[in-house]
This record gives sequence, C-alpha cells and structure tokens, in this order.
Amino acid sequence: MTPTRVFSPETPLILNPNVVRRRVGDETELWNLDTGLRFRVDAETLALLDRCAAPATLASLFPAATAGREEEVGVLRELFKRRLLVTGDEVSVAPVERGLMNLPVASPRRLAIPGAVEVGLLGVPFEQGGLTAPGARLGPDVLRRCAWSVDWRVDPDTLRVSGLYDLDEERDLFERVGMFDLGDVASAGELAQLGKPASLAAVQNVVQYVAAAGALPVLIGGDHSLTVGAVAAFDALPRMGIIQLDAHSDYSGPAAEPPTLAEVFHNNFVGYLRRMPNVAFILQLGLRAGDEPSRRHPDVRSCSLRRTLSSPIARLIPPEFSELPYYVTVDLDVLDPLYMPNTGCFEPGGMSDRELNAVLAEIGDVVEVVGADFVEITADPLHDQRTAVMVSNLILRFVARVVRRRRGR
Ligand SMILES: [Mn+2]
Repeated sequence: MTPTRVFSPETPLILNPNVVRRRVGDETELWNLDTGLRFRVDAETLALLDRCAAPATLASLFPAATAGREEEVGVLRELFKRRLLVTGDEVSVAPVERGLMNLPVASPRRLAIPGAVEVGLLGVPFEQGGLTAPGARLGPDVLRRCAWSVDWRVDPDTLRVSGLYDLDEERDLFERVGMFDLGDVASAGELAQLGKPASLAAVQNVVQYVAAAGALPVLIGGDHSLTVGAVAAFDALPRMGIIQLDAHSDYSGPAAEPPTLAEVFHNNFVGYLRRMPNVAFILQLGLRAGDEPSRRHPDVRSCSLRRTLSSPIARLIPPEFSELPYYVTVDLDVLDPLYMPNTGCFEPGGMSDRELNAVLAEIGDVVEVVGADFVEITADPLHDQRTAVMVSNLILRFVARVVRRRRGR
C-alpha cells in the first residue's frame, strides 16, 4: 500500500526516524537513509523539525493561526517534500540486520569488495569433537541472540561500525571498521550430516576464503576440535605459531596424537596441530588441569595459569618464534566457572574476564595475528545474557588491538 502524501493543515507530521544528523559548521546535515539524500539545514529549520519529534499538525504547531507563518509553513512543506518529515503511516524503520555481537550481518559476497571486510566473524555450530558436555553447537546462537546490548554506530552506506568507547583510552576502540557476521560455516544439522572430517574441511575452506580476501577470520564455536580446520586454512604459510588459552592442554584424550581427522577430539587436537608441517611452535597459556606436553615436546610451551599471569607474554615466546604469524585459540573454560558458566568442562580456579582481557590485549599488541577462535561456549538460559555480553567484550577488545596493528602495517 502506498500511503498518500498530502501536505495539509490536518496532516500529522513526524520526524522521519531514518534520518541521521551531523554537524557541519553552523549547519546540520540531515541524511535521509530512505532516499540516500543529504540535506543541510540551519539552526532555525532544525528547531522547527525537532518540534515534530512527536506527531504534530500545522494547527498544533501554530495554535493562534498560520497567517503570518507562511515562511515556516513553506519550510515544513519543503521538509515534507524531502521526506525528512513523514506522515505517521509512512514511518518505516528498516534496521540493518544484526548478528554475532550485534554486528551487521553480511553475505560472504562482501569479501569480493576490496577492503570492505577487515574482520569476518563466522559461527561454527559444531560439536562432534566434544566428548563430555553437549551444547557447544549452540555457542554462535548465544552470541547472536543475547549480545544485542553491544552498542554500535553503523554507517548506512558501508556498514562499517564505530563504537565501544574505552574509558581508559578515552576513545572508541573501533572507528569505521568493516566487521561483519558472515554467518555460520554451515548449519548445525548440515555439519552433523557431513561428519567430522568433512566439517573440519568446510571450516578450512571458509577460513581460507576469508583470509584470502585480506580479512581477519574470527570463529565462534563450537567445540575446540574446530581449531584443526581453522589452522589448516593457513597451510600456505611456511611457518606459523599457535597461542592457545585453555584450562586444559588438550593433549591427551583417546589418542594423544590422533593420526586422522576422524580421531580428533576437543581434548587431543593439540597433538594433531603439533604434527602439521608448518606449525613451528605452540604456546599454551592459562593451564590448570591435565598434563604438560611441553615436558615431552620442545616445540610446545605449556604455561600454568600462575605463570601466565606473572610474566609478560612476550617473554613466554622464545626469541626464535617471536616473528611468526600466530593463530590464537581461546577455550573459554580458561575463565573461572563463576565468570563463564556457559561451558562444558569446568575447572575451578580460573581467570577472571579482566585477566583474560589483559592477556589477550598483550597478545594482540606483541604478535602478528592471522586468525582467532573463541570456543566451547554452550547455552544456558540462566546465564546466556551475561555470557554473551562478557564474551563479546573479550572478543571485541582483542580484535580492536589486532585491527589496529594490521591497519598500522
Ligand atoms: Mn580446550
């Protein structure tokens, strides 16, 4: 239905909610997102426009009479013509679709636009590598449903986001960053049908596609074995390192060094990663349970939680590996269960989110990060909301550092 547009004394006028404004010198630029047109107005016109923040008719705006108000009526007519003022039944808000961490959703096609995507977020609703606690397939869903309070300003043309004001740095952590939810690698049902090796191959293919476009791939899991697929995406790098934040070393399980993808699980996948030909070094941080593979393997360095928190991260990386490109994998069970109840394998005595934030910030500052994942998030109606907001903040603060470093390159 096309609403009639008649400017009459009885027409209830209302400020178009799809107009954004920006100060330009003495004037204000009004940008009509419906028409894409920009229009500059002076302070007087803006004041007139603002009187229509609630529905107003000419009669209610000028109770005495419109006689002698011809000029103002003319301005209102012009604003109406330009659809800066609309009638009540024209009000249509077509918000940008939001996804993971309240970021704009975009089709992976967007990767074809040079420079448009700096960070590509992908959900991996995969849990076939989980042995004990089911539910990791729901992790991406939690970050889509419950992170709506993460506040972004979205540029309507480019969909680039700005925001996340940091009180210490006194600035927004993101300034016009092309950061998108590119959707799930495949649906939970599809991944279950595909089975483990094919699912991990799908992860590899999609991550490769994102990285080849020059974007930073960031995965939301899903069980921890998905890291195998993600790291395999970087097989063209001659040498790389992995930084793992985890309560467990994930180097035991059914076979400490699984020979095939089918035998990879979330508690033994590190043994598989270690044998990938281009993986030169693995740094494990935050451990507080299980064994220490570094006792057996010089290319793995396993740091207890206490050691992680008492040393600068740069000092935990041997000099010969400090220049490697790194893939960062964060098992959220590295956090204390009090902070992170939405995970499958609790270990008491873990990190606070503030400590994890600090460690991730250091990593983002001192090494070149080529990709990252945040895994082992499960759903729990009691805690989804605070988990989503906390995890989103952890991820975003880290990504902000990585983006800053990559832009500075
Ligand atoms: Mn893990």
